[in-house]
Amino acid sequence: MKDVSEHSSREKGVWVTYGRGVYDITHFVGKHPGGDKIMMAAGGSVEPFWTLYGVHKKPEILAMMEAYRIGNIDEVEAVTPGDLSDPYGNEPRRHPALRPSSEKPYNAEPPPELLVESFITPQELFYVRNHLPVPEVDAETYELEISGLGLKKDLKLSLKDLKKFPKHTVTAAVQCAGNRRSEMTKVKPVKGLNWGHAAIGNATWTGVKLCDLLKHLGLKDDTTALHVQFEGLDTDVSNTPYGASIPIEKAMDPRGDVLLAYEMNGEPLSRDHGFPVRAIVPGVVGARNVKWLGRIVLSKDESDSHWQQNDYKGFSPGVDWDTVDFKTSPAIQELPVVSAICTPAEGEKVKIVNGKIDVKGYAWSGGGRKIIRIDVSCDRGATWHTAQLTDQNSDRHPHHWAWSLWSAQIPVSVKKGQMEVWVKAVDSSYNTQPEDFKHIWNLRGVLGNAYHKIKVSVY
Ligand code: MTE
Ligand code: MO
Repeated sequence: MKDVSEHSSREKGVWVTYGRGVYDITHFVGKHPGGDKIMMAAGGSVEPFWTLYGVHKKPEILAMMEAYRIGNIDEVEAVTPGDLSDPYGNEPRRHPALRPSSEKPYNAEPPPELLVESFITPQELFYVRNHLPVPEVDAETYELEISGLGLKKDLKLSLKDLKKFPKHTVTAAVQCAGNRRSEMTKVKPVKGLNWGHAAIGNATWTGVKLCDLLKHLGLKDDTTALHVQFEGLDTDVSNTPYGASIPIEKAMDPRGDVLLAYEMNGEPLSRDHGFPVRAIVPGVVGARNVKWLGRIVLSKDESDSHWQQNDYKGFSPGVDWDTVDFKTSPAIQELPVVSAICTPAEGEKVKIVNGKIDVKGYAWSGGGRKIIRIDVSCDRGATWHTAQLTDQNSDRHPHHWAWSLWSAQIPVSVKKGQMEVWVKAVDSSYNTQPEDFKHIWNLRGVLGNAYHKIKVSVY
């Protein structure tokens, strides 16, 4: 795989993998009917792209591929331990199409144009947000500890034990609080990873409903517990784990769909996304969807972790690092309504067809609020056009945990030149997005949901 990853350009040669097969497609890339997009798989697996672009999954294509096969991935390599002196010496391999904003810890997002190719984001192309090294967890010896207020006794459950509970699947988007931070930073610098607008993805998650488990363990609706705390198996140098909590109401709501998930898109969770078990808290900020779940504690208080107490909170644009008091703001839970344009990209040259241009993107709101409308403007808000909602999921009526994809053909009055494309979404509470980042700027660069505005040139 190291050899493969070194072959990711036309100069050095283009290698890709499919299953265990390694293919040198340097001479094929120029002939690829789908054009340059194939270069996104260079140095890695073509499989997530074949999931996005279903036309590939045909015997003829596999047969044609065989002509380019130069070898196979070494089976031994998968089990070779990494450099143990480096806390980040045992990280999983990542798809080269992901764009890292930090390597250690690993944080990366896919190219935004891929998000609108499919309602379900393939696991390998789903953004990754890690605060610490990825723990190596053995599914055979894995144990989840559960304790706290209202439970008859403390308990440890294996993965097998968890799988005995009824299996539940939900489609839900997960978004980082810092998604779109790079736009907010343009107003004034903020502290945080410089995310574009692809720190969000949409997947199907399968596992045990937390409320089923807690009820089975004897928790009553009138419990005095107010919060459910989650702890990860990833720890910092002082052995402190990643942690977060959610309100008991969300955890106990049978229609809240909080999961202890062991599958993503029908496959076991990958290491980056929390193998073997993570919390999925639909409609709630990514930070509470704790990966590599090691412990659950029912309590009167919120998690005392750094990430619950002194991070992931919103503040006024007037508050800076000298004046901030983290105790004065609540921890972010449900996220506000957001939307973004995925194609065209900022700065792209866009062809006018029949007097119109094509625009595509995603929209989502926290708390299960459905996206009811998308407005797009090509003249800085003088006129607005309603986009079509092309993909929407309502399998958990009335909650819409999943994102919505949309597309619009917008009439343009000019023949060529620069213009701006703006988008805003409206959710089922008729909440909409603020017009400008300057009014929602905050020192951590979270909750960035202003209109998405891009400049393109049309011809
Ligand atoms: N859980 C653990 N244990 N450690 C982490 O660093 N990051 C959180 C959350 N759960 C994190 C975690 C944050 S901030 C986000 S946005 C999501 O995981 C990202 O999930 P993903 O990497 O599967 O996209
Ligand atoms: Mo996040």
